[in-house]
Order: sequence, then C-alpha cells, then structure tokens
Amino acid sequence: MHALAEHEGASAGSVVNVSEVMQAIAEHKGCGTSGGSGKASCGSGAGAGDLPTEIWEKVKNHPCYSEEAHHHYARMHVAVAPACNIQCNYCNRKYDCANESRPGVVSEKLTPEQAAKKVLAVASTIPQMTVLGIAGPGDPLANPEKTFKTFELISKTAPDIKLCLSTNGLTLPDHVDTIAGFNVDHVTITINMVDPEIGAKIYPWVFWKHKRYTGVEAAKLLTDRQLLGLEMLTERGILCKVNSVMIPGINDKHLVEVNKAVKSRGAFLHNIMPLISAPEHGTVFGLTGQRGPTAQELKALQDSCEGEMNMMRHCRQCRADAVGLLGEDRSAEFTTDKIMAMEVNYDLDSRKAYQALVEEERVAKVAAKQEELNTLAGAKSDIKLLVAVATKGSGLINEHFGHAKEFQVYELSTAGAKFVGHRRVDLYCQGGYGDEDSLETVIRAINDCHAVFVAKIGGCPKGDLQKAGIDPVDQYAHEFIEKSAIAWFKAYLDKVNSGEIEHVERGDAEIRQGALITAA
Ligand code: CLF
Ligand code: SF4
Repeated sequence: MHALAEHEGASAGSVVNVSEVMQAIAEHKGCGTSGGSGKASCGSGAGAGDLPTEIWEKVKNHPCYSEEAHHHYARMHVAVAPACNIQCNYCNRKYDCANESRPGVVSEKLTPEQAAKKVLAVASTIPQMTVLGIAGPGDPLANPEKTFKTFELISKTAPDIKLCLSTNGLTLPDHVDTIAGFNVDHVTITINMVDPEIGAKIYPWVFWKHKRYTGVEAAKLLTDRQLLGLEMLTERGILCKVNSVMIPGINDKHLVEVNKAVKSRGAFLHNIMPLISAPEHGTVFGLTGQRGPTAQELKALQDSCEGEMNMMRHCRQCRADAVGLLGEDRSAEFTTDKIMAMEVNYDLDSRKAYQALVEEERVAKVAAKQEELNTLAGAKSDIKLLVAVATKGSGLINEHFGHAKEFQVYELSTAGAKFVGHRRVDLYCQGGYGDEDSLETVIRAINDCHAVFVAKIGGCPKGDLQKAGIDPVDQYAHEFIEKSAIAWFKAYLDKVNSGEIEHVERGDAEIRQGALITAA
C-alpha cells in the first residue's frame, strides 16, 4: 500500500471517450463546468488541523499550495501562452527548461484544443494529477484568449481538475472577473519588489496599452498593477500565492518588505525562490555574472519571513510544460505526437478511487509521524540540524542514492521534522558505475546536512559521504520520511547526550544552476 504506482489506474466507472467529449464541447453540450475535489492552492506545511476547513479543502490536493500534498499529488502545465508583456532580467524564453541548461530547446506550444486533449491524456495516465496550471512560457494574461479558452475546455471535459494560473500581474486587474468566473481559486503573482528603484534593476521594460515603459516608470507601473490585482483577487476569496526571485545585492533584503506588503493584502503563501543564472542561459543576469543565493542565504530569508506568513519551500521552478509530481518531469511521455496517437479514456470514478487510496496513505503517514513525535516528548536540546532524503514520492524513503535527481531537505529538532527545501543534483549512477565528479556535486549540494537517508547506497559513495561528514542512512529504506527522520534524530541526541559523539555545525551548500524560463 505504501508505494502507489503512478500508472496504477483503477478499473470500472464512467469511462468517457475523449473524442466524444471534445465533440460535445464543440457542440456546447459539455459535462458541466466545475465541482469535484482536488481543490488546490499555494504551498505551506500546514495540515488538516491547522487551517480553516474551507481553506484546507482548497489546498489539500494542490501540490504547490500544500507541502504535504506535494508528496502525493501531481500538477501539469500546458504551454499555451507564448507571449510576454514585460522583460525580466532572469528570463530568456529561447530556452524552455527551468531544470536543465540545454540551449536551443524550444517548448512545444499548444493550441487550447491540443492542451485540452493533453490534460485528458495525462489525467487518465496519472490519476493523482489534480491541478492544471497555465504558467507560460510567456505570461498567461498576455495571452488571455488562449488561456481562458483552455480553461473553458478543461472545465467542461475534466471537471475534477483544479485550474491554476501564474502571472506577472501587469494585466491582472483587467481579468479578475474572468478568473473568478472560471472558478480559478489559485493564482500566483510573481512580485520581486514593491520599490520601483529596485524594480528598475530587475525589469528593463514593460509593455502596457500599446506603449513601452522603461526604468523606474516601468517598475512603478508594474508594482501598482500587481498589488491592485492581488487585492482584487483576495477580496473575492481567491487564494493567492506570491512568488519572489531572490537576487542577492538587488532585492534580497527588500523581500522582507515585499513579504509584508503582500501579507497585508491577503496573500495566502509566499514562495521565495533562488535566482538561477548562468552565462550559457543568455539572460541579462547570467551574462552580467549576477549570482544566486547560497542554500543558507535562501533559508535564512525564508525563515525570517516565516513569522509573518506561510512560506513555500518546495517549489521546483517548473518549466511551462511540466508534468508529474513536483521534482519529476514526465513531459516527454506526453508530446503532441504521442497524445494524438493515444487511446485516451478519462475515467472520473477510477481517478476518485485512486485518490481515495492516496488519502489512506496520507492518513497512515501522519499517524506514524505523530507516534514517533510522541517519543521525543520531554526531550530537551537546542540542536537543530538538516538531513537530506532520497525519495520518489509518497512521503517515503524509496530512492537509491545513485538514482536521485534531487534530495529533499528536512530540519530536525525536538519540535519534529520540517520540510525546508530540496537540492537538485546530477545523477551519481551512470548506468552501472558511479561518477566521481557527480558525487562531488552531490556532496556540495547537501553539504549543510548531517545525514542522507536513502533506500540503498553502494560502498564507494558511502565512504566518501562519511569522509565529508555526512552520515549515509539506509536502515529506514521504504519507510515514511518524517517518522524515520525523527527516530534517527532521537538516536542522534542520545549519542550526543551520552558523549559518544560531538554535535558540530555543518557548512553551507550550493544551489545548482539551471535556466529559469518562466516564473510560476
Ligand atoms: Fe503550476 Fe504554479 Fe499553479 Fe503550481 S507550479 S501554476 S502554483 S500548478 Fe509550483 Fe512549479 Fe513552483 Fe510554480 S512548483 S514553479 S509554485
Ligand atoms: Fe515574462 Fe515570465 Fe519571462 Fe518574466 S519570467 S519575462 S514574466 S515569461
């Protein structure tokens, strides 16, 4: 029951043939407009008991709005919005991939009709895909016809899929009523500043009402429109997440002000992401050598804002055509050619049945964590430390060290285990042998961690990790992450208290560089 396979679809139920559905839409006699479960929103670590019921209902199945949900539920993006109406110095839309730095790769742009087909294809293959987001590759609201046509088609064909939108906010105030009309209850606005002087260093121009603005004037226009749009959405009860890119030396200190400004306007969640820039990506910041933050700098800023509001720490800075759990990319399985050739059956009942199994697993995970947490009751220690975890999802330690493309990072203390981030790495295992260069980059990526939890690990990397001061832990293979991490931490504290080991602080870690193409 632990490892629910993503392709495991249940059988039976009301199977809907995709061509019939598409035909029904064409004839305006689709299957209804909204409803179902899978309400979604931005990302926090809050659980069922921590939020008002109506908010929890909206976030519980949204992998971005709930950290806990992101272990179990997937999202997909459809790249229907190619144009943008502003320029960010960290963006180059010639590259389509936020996760890789392969120049010249172009997103497959889709028509709304192709996008609707793709959603049904993915929904029938990945039953825990609960959210459809439009996040680029340009700005969805700079392409309003395509964006809203896509929403219209999907709300009729796949009524259980939550609609999600991410925008730079420039034209947001003009579209709030339409957004509300489609029952979109999760909107992300990327807000990097509320001070136009700082904004002028991030945005060379914005294009609004047939005119190009530059400098401070452009940034002033942008921030005014972003904050107005945010207020208008929250007044209507739409959950808003604010994404901010942390750019050291430009807006890093200022983001505390941004945090206050968006909180006071009702934002639900704040996602501070690291700037990712490398010269080969061709962005202004990449070419001028603007660095991104280190892992410790990012965490310190997120921690300092956390007292103010919910912080998202599990963002993967997705590409505009991402498919799957956050942190995995299954978009290659769903290219237009493959979708057109696919026999697609969108089966609402089997999706619901599968998601019911996921919910059972979630409940078991939370219970196991609580049980282990109880064993820490009364423990007194100021020690806080980080551990890295290799996982394929479901909240389990179920990935081999050599196969991990990322590690999730948890902070352990007597308060328990808290998800605080992730580190993308190069694969160590290269088809049967270990790549020593990759191992070095893995160690640099998790250098601030005391231990790494894996399902399995070979002798060589184990030795190198130990030499670097990182404890490779494979004794909790295929068990729940938080429960295992708390058990390990308890044993660690016992060893420190008995004098068997000495607790030492770890150093900083590197955030891997890649191209940031579109901010979701
Ligand atoms: Fe997509 Fe964004 Fe909706 Fe999520 S992504 S439109 S809110 S469904 Fe999520 Fe990806 Fe981070 Fe965006 S991990 S980049 S925050
Ligand atoms: Fe436009 Fe988004 Fe790129 Fe900024 S990051 S230029 S808003 S597509």
